[in-house]
Amino acid sequence: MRFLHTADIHLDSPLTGLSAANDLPLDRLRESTRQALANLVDYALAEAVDFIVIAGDLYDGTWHDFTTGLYFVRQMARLDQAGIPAYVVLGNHDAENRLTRKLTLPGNVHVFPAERAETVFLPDRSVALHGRSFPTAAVGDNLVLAYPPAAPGCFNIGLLHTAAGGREAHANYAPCALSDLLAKGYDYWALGHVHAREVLHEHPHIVFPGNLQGRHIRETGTKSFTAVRVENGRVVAADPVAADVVRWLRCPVDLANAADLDDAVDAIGAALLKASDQAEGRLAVVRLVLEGTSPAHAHFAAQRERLMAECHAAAARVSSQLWIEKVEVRTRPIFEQTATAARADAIGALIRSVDALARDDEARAALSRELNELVSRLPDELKGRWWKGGVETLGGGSRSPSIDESSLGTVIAAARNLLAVRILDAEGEA
Ligand SMILES: [Mn+2]
Repeated sequence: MRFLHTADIHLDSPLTGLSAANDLPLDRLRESTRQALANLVDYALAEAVDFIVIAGDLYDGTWHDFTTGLYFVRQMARLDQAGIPAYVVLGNHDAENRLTRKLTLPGNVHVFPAERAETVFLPDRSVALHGRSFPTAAVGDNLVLAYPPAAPGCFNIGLLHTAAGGREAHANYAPCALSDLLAKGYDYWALGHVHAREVLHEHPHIVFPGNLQGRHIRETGTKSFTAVRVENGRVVAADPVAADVVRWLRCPVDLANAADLDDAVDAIGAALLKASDQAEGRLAVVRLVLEGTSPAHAHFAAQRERLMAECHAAAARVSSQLWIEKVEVRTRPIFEQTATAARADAIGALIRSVDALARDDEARAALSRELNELVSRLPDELKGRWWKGGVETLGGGSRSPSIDESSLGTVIAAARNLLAVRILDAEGEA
């Protein structure tokens, strides 16, 4: 027996944080949740699976118009004609009270009720499916506790939209413990809500398939449904099958070795080539993150517009399927001590005064006392971290977290460099 488990399709989810000014193929992005669903149905038909389950958030919210529901009806009708049933629970995004529009569904689609958990059987009673839809978006109760007991002699599947034990970046709806799920004695828990794929347990399997199609830069990488194969009542495979048509990717570019804008453009092109490979032939939308302490940084402020256009051009050169969602410039300027100290302005004066402090024995002794007093008050755990983060990485002397004569020079230089880089960076942005 084989079935497909999906969740969080968010059909016709609107694009957020993007504008036409970004030079993005917005129509193709808007279509992507529909295409991903069509890919799942294509697979179900080609592989002649026994049924599919959808564990909540099929819709992103109530439909903008009937075309969203109509698209779903068309896809399910394709399965119906092949005799493949679909079992659905509603989640927080498509909770019963949020869906103000409705369409009559094909006969193969079973939507579990919101009032209480229900059990349905495959016609040959080899499989029992248990599920309950969300009546409202914010379900704070543990729904698992009232799920029916496992049906004897069946392969038991539980459909549930839940944050499980709580997941970062996901509202804590219908929370439950792993032990609550295991206690039901089911063979497979088809969960939804968490948009990154996660297998919580095997034998019995407890799976978040992740969403079917990434919708923005926080939903990066491969998006898939889970194809489950059961032999003799036992799960023998629960593998992700990519369904996404657009792949969202974060692409860091280390520009430490880039001397100027041309070098930076070369490095960006090389990084984008790798990103393009990760998209495996799909449309790729990339967030470029330029980073590193780089000589090129000084060139960026004056040529900001050209830099942005060069990023888009680099993408276009790599592939007609590659687009830039946004460029984050996180590079830091290189601090040239002699040149900065020689400046006639306040920045030069500041650097000179810190350097003077480093040469003043009396000031050094006072600073040493003050810093050691401060360090002695830190909890042990922070002492080590302070040393690692602030001084050791700059090649500081002893490994002791207290400050002695040999490490004081390093501390002062580290403070001066940090100060200078912050100020020079702000100057570049002005
Ligand atoms: Mn969702």
